[in-house]
Amino acid sequence: MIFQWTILLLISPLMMPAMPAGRPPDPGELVITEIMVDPHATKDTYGEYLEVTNVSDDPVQLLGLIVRDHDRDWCPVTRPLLVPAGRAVVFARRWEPSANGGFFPSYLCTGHALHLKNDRDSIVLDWYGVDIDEVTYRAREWPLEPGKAMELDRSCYDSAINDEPSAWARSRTPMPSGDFGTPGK
Ligand SMILES: [Ca+2]
Ligand SMILES: [Ca+2]
Repeated sequence: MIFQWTILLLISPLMMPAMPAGRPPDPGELVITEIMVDPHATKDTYGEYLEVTNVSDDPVQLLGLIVRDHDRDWCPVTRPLLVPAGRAVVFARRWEPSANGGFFPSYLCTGHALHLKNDRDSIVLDWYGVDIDEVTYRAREWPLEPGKAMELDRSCYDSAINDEPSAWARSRTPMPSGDFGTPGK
């Protein structure tokens, strides 16, 4: 009996699922830094994407995060997704660069989970009910244009400052599809 318990104690740590690396995000540590609201070269259901940057000094684990709006669009992160300090991840609607405009996403939001309305919408990074970052864009004030992603100015990588339309500009960097954006860069 003692022998059996000894064996069990020795192998049990090997059977436990490993905790994913990185710590949870605190408010303001993830910043929405680029949004493709209205792709022109692809359908919206293929080419919309959202870039999120970790502005903290630590690797952050996004398993458990929900990317949502204030309506019915919900994209929960259901597998480990580590973002190193200073790096970005891209949430997209299609994996294949040939379909999404020409980039490699970090995480896929299928179906209606990530649907960015062209005239106005909100994007919330929700950590178990806590807002890590939120952006609400509207057609008149924000630099929305078909085929051009909105990029947050590098000096404005801040979860409060990115609420301001003046912190954003239309991308001028061509993608393989012919649209403009720098997802993940
Ligand atoms: Ca759209
Ligand atoms: Ca914000």
